[in-house]
Amino acid sequence: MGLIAPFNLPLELDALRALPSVHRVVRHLSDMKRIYHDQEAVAAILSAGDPPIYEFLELANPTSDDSLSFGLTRISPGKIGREYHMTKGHFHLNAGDEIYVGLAGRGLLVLQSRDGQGRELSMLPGSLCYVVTGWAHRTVNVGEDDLVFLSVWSATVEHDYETIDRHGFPQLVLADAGRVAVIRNERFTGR
Ligand code: S6P
Ligand code: ZN
Repeated sequence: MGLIAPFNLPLELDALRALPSVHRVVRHLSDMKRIYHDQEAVAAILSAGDPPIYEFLELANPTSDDSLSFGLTRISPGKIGREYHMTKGHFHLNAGDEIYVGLAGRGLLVLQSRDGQGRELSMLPGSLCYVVTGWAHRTVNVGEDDLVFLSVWSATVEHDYETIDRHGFPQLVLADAGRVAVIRNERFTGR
């Protein structure tokens, strides 16, 4: 459903949750269990329950090809084994850059080019990350609190999760002796 009049709203999770046109998705560990590195840790956690890892609230707005969609994402703090909570991540199939703006918490935006190069950008409250078309993006909560950010993208973008499901990302973000470490993912099969 398209939005036909100008509007404004507070950049707050509760404000978006209250809008009838918002699409809310909560991803639990069971929805993304294969993407975490430590499968023993995944199995141990799932044997005791199925924790929510993140939610996103999306206002998709395909009024026309010129429209923008936007959403708020909240990733809870925590780790699966040593790996920090993160989003599934995706490529944009068609042309479409994206802007991320950090609102709360401490994150890393993990990027992957079509030819398998990795890059990481810090996400802090008030900071902006610009994602160029062709780079897959995943967000990792490396802090002690919720990571909350705004994302804005072209409404015509189609999301490709399958490539990530199949090949993963070239890097892992882990806790290492109390610090955040980015290491090579030996199981990455893209290029
Ligand atoms: C959409 C944008 C974000 C993510 C959201 C959840 O293009 O990148 O709104 O959809 O952060 O991540 P994911 O990987 O599950 O879509
Ligand atoms: Zn995206």
